[in-house]
Amino acid sequence: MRGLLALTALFVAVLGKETFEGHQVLRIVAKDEIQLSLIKDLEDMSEFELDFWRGVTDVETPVDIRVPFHSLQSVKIHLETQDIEYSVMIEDVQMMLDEEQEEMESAARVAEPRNTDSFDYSRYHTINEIYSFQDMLVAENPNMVSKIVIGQSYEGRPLNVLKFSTGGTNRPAIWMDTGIHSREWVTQASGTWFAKKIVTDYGRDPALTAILDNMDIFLEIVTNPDGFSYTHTNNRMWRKTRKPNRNSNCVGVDPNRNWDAGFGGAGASGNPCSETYRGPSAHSEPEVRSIVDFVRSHGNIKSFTSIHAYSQMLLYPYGYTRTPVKDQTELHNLAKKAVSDLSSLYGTRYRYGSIINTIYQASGGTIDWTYNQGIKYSFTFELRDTGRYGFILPANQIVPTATETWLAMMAIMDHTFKNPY
Ligand code: 0X9
Ligand code: ZN
Repeated sequence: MRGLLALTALFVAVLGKETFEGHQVLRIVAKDEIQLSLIKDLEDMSEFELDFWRGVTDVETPVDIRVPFHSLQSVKIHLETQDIEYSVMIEDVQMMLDEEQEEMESAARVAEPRNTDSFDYSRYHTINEIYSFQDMLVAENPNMVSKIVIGQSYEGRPLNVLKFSTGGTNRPAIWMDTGIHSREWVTQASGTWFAKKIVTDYGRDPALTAILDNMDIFLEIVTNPDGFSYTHTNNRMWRKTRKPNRNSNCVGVDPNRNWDAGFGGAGASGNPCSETYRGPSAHSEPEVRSIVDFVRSHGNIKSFTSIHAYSQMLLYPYGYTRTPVKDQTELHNLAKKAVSDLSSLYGTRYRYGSIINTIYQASGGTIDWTYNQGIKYSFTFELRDTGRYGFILPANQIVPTATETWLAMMAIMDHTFKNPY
């Protein structure tokens, strides 16, 4: 680990951070099915080195693509010759990243927080800051919070899970994870806020108190630590894990295509260079395998929510097949209630439905696996925004995002508590 850190530091010193100068995020809207499939074809044009921030859904839904400077002209001409309309969502990705970095650094200049009350929830934090936040929270709440290490990442980082429990043995449990895609920074930041919210509300909010008097909550904030660390040190846009791939120079697996649910099917890639590379086999990634082992050995998890960004959606299974889940009606109604509670705060609008009907086909996804394991209340969020800032959501939206999302989480947890199975 030491050696690896030193090597990484050396790499950054020599090669510097990946820059996104002149990169733009284009928003593309298809007029019809023909255009939609032409846009889909862009996914395979590797020479453009496109990064799909928001993939192809349907004719009404925009597609957001980060286009490197070197291919901007060609991509724009390519679109114009096919009469496909686009607009520029982000003029210069690096300019937005510079602002984000400046804000982070100005926050880091003030003294390190000594406790979780003085922790700045309205800023983005490094992995070490989040790790020490977790330790402070445990130290401050020894009767309620403990830290479980469910495994190690490929690069040897601990996979920490916070356990919130008021007693009992192996109580029915609620799982939440954030940051499985490392660049979705608002999710790890929201996870941190959720952790503080739970200890603050216990004994004050009757609904949460009732839940925690009967159930345990597990929260994994930094679910892809190697990727997250890499977003800070080398490449802010890193999504996948950091395990090298056999016979390829491309690194990493999409941890949301690596689960044993329709693994290898449509809506994932077999190409190690793809952002949706499924990996060599199901559960090949230690970050995924550790959750699989934990869920299996716990055996009493009743609700599982995996939190992503962006595009403002609350989704339930399946992503790999069009066959509806047997609990479709109940999950749909619960999603509707959760989304309406979320909106009640600031009017943020969410879409909801099954993954495959609402966003796109994705195989090997987290919650398809958890649902098939018998965890009925399996959900996944795509948090703010709808693309104005995308993955580079300004830090002043962290607390509002977390606060509104918590209302939806409470709806899910409350329903789970009141509907034992
Ligand atoms: O492609 C994905 O993995 C998800 N979108 S993201 O931009 N966060 O990468 C969508 C797939 C299914 N949805 C979730 N599991 N959230
Ligand atoms: Zn994601």
